[in-house]
Amino acid sequence: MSQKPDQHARSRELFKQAREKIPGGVNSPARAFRAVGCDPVFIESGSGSHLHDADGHSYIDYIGSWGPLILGHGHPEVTQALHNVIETGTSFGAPTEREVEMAELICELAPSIEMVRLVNSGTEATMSAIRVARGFTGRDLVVKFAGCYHGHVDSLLVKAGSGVATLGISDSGGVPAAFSSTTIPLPFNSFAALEECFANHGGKIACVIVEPVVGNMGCVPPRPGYLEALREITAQHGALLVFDEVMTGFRVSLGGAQGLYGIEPDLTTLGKVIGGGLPIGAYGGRRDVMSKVAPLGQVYQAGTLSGNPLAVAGGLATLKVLKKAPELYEQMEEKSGRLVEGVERAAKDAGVAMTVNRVGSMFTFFFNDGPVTDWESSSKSDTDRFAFFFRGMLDLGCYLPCSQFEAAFLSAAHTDEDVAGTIEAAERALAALVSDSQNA
Ligand code: KE4
Repeated sequence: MSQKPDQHARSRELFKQAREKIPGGVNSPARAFRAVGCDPVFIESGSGSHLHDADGHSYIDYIGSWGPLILGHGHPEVTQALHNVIETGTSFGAPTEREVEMAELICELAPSIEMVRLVNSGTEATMSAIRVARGFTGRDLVVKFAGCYHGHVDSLLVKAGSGVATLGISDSGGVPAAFSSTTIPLPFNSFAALEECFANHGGKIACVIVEPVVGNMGCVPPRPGYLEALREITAQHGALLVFDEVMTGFRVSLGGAQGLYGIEPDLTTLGKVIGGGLPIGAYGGRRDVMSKVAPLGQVYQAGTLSGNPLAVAGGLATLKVLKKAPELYEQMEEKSGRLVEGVERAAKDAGVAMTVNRVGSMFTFFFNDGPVTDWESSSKSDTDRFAFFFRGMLDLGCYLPCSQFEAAFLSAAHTDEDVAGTIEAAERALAALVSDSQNA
């Protein structure tokens, strides 16, 4: 009998080549598809809400480059802004007016930020923020939460989420015990654990760093009052509160999670959306804290390409579109709500245990009886069922995050047809999952 043609022949060929010269064939582990039982598809282009792969398949895109592409692929104002910069040069290693405009816009949209420094990734932003917190307080200990991921900062790769959780690596190799010993991992959303930690270590804690809406154990919102408790207990003990808004910044609202929940952190880290798809990060906050940063103060941080003209132009264009059209958030809220309700209903009708967490246009379909409120509950999800569902959805033209422990994102470019098509695909993928389970 003739073999079915390989629908992903070109991607498979590229993946084989890639694995020869790139660890795991990918430049970031989160893309490796290791937890979903198939090879990654290689993407050739993006347009609006869609990705197009090397074998000519198109997908409704629910990762948006893991968050940056809130406007979808190829937004005309972002593309035009990049073209304009290309004509004038790509990097100068000197201050530019555009960086001043970006700093002023970030401070306008995130009122807790009085001063901000641009860097080149979210990892650099969080690494720098905890260094500034230590420099400002003179203390060493940092509190983080199991299942939260703040980039691959040595001391924060402790019970981390995202690719670390996906690959089941409890803590990364290559990190000296001396580094991770300065990190206290707590369960997210636990008031008791927080109070006990500060009762025991309060005077030595430089900061608490938190994803105010967690994306990296899958989407997990804060319990009512939890962010307020973080704000109060850190202030009480002279520790700084760092909101890692690399994912939530300008995503869950124009003011990020701090705007949505009305909490003022001492420092905020940003990335993703503020680059519009180009490499960028930022950290900022209280003027007295940021005044510790060199060349003003003694906390050193630097970057050859920090404030890069292309990245800043892409980010500025993105933020300006969001600022002049705040109704985009209401539209993304409505479409995301309709999408998750449709998929939840499909799971219920199919008799499949599913818990969906959503904040704005970031959400996760947990194969889990629920509720999912922390790493302990999230980690109990049925990752085999998630993998089966992921593969089914991919075959049906929907590109979900390739891990149960990631957030999915809907963009301003997603249409009603995308939503309806995704729900229909979910109904079919869930039916196949049930049938597979019955035949197992
Ligand atoms: P980057 O260094 O990858 O730009 O940002 C690190 C980071 C920091 N903080 C939060 C809350 C983040 O979500 C991230 C990075 N997010 C992952 C996806 N969950 C990026 C994808 C990847 O690692 O390839």
